[in-house]
Amino acid sequence: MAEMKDVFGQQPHPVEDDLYKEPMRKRRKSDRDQRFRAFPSVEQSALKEYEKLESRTRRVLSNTYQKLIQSVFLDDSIPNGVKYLINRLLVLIEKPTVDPIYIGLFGSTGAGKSSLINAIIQQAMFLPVSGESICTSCIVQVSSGCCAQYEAKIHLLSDQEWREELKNLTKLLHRTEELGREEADAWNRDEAVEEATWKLQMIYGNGAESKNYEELLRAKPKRKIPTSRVITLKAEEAEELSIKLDPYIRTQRRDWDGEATEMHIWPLIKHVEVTLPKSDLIPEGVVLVDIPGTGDFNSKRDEMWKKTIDKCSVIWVISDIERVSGGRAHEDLLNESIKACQRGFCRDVALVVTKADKLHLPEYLRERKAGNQAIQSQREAVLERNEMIKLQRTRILKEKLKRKLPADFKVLEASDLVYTVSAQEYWQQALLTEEETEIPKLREYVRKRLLDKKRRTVTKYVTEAFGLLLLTDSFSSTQNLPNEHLHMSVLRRFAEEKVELLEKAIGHCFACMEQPLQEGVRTARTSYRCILRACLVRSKGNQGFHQTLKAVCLKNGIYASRTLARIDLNEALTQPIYDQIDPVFGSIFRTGKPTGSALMPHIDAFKHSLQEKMTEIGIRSGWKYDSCKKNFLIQEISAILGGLEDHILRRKRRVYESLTASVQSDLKLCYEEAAQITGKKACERMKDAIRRGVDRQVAEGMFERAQERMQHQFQQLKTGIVEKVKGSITTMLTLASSQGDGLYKELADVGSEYKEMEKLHRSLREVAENARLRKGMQEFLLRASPSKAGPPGTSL
Ligand SMILES: Nc1nc2c(ncn2[C@@H]2O[C@H](COP(=O)(O)OP(=O)(O)O)[C@@H](O)[C@H]2O)c(=O)[nH]1
Ligand SMILES: [Mg+2]
Repeated sequence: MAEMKDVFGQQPHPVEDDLYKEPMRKRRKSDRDQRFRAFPSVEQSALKEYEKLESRTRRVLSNTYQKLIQSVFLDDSIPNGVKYLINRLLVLIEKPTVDPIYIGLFGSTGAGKSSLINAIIQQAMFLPVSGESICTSCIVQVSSGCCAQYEAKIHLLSDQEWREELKNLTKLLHRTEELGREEADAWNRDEAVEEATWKLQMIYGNGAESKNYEELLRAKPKRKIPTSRVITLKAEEAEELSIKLDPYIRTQRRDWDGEATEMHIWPLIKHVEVTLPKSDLIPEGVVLVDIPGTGDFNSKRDEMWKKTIDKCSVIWVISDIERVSGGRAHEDLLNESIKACQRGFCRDVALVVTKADKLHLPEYLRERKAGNQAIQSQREAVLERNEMIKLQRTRILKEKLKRKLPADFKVLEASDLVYTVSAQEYWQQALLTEEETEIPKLREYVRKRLLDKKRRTVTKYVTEAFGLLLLTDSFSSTQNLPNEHLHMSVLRRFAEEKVELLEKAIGHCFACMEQPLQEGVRTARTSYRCILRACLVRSKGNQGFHQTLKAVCLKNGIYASRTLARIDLNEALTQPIYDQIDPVFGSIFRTGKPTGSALMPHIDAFKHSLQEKMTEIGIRSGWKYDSCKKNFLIQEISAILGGLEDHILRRKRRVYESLTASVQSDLKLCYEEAAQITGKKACERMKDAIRRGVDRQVAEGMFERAQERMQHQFQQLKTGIVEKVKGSITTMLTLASSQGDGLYKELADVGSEYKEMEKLHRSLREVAENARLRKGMQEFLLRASPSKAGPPGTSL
């Protein structure tokens, strides 16, 4: 590697961009390399190199750590600086290698999520696929591990969580009055009633629905529930595990009585984790998450649902090709995903249109207006239609994203926003080639994300480790520089000034929220009655809506079931404010190109100015003899501020949700009051209570309070950032300036570790360079190769 650097020079290359803006290349399918087709050797080598780099760094850190603790082990007191060092080393050594990438497949039941995951992992019959009248809906995570077996862990609600659910279910089913026949009919048709009844019967058997909470607490479940609340299934083969897993995640709504006892546990399932043995198609570090579309009545499950969406760094909105146009569910899913980009870690949204093989030819030909050539076959029609859907959906999605996200958000630049896939054709290939099913494209997408992440985390890791080794090594040097203290105090003053500027800059960023917030509050005030009316009206009138509404109130304004669209009154009421603030909010927290309202560039600028100053002072004071110190300071600044970015990412969720949280807490009493209402015309009276309650709260400044709370959250975030920066800089300068003061004892000699680390740090660039080179060579070979005409089997 060292030689390569000399040959190709040391200029940093824009590797990031080059690697990922490549057009998709078709790869030839040959039997020999079937197994590795999803992992071209070019990418494999890069991954391996990064992995090697990381493990070697870890080893160096570990050796350093051992030497250090040996040299201070018998001391009565360990100097603070050394403690700091030891702690930092330990944190780095123990940092987990795989911080997985979650890819969320987010879609309604029946959209084809499970089938798609099966195709991606190349296991035709793995996750149970739902047919007619069957609904599966719990979060299923699929990843690959290193063990030889297939394993599934079924996580159940804890005892306390189930009791809470029981309390709510029984409240929902509680009837105080005798119902007439019509009312009884409506009752039985009520979606919330149906679901609650079914859940209770499932666990406790027929008749459970008429028991009260205390009685049910004493009742014995039909099936024994493991005390660990986790059921683990293992199998040698995929099919075998699939068969074992099937009854747990597949549920039949009706005629359930005769079914397997495993099923009786369904209402208790929180989520399911499936691990495959080492797989080339879903590399370690990638988790595919099957996320049902609507959340759940159970608070714990609903919370998990939201958290799972938020932890995904990629969300694929999965929509059936026949429902993708104009479906309300599809719109809801998209909106929820865009919200996740604001709240959570998600940086990438794509639309995956499933069942792209489905097409009724005569109908298509009748409707077909565009196109000059005559369509000869089903295949041609399917391909044409898919292309059209892709164009149309890309345009619509881009427009939508543009309205909601800042103009330079990463997804907006993505060339591929929409995929048209067919899991069925992936296996059959009667109509489409493997390439045309776009399953390979999705795999490539996954791999790119993984490689990208690997590069970023390893780079960060190695850089941080290098900084620490610099510090450790410089501790061993006892040389004290002239005017050391003077320089440090210059640096300290400089840093203090810059922190003040940073604080102001952050204040300016956050101030961009003010106007849209005010505008939003104004719209919210004028439109809330309309919104509320729309939320409280069902197409069928009140029929079958009574208990659903009660459920909404029992859950503080939110009702999520597996069959209806999610109802969230708090979110609906605050939506006009979000509509106003979304683009600005997004641009504050985005990473990337610096513009007016973005936060991170200010922190970066702060970092650079500090590093520049250090270099300057270093040169002036002859630190060139002690460049370690200068380098340490510079590295350490990067490490500290790098950590800050994670902190901000984690906090932004609370900031974003503060509006709905505020409205929810203001309306709590009103919901509680409405939930108590029973008897004649209960549904109308409940609605009235809600309307009156909301009116009252709005008059008393509910929206203004929400605005204040959000501003308060921003204020807190600012204070938090500034405090963190101040604290870290103080620690760092103290450490640096006390070196050689006799505060430190002679430490173990870590010279060789330092040298090794320096080498590893240097090879970071080489690895990136190598990846780029290999990619370039591969492109060249592909272009030169005459065999790229197309995959075999394209003719029909
Ligand atoms: N024609 C066709 N049907 C599909 C395809 N993928 C899934 N399906 C069918 O769609 C139904 C729902 O699929 P499933 O994967 O269980 O959806 P999920 O509920 O989102 O997990 C099943 O009957 C599948 O056989 C496809 O690519 N083409
Ligand atoms: Mg499924």
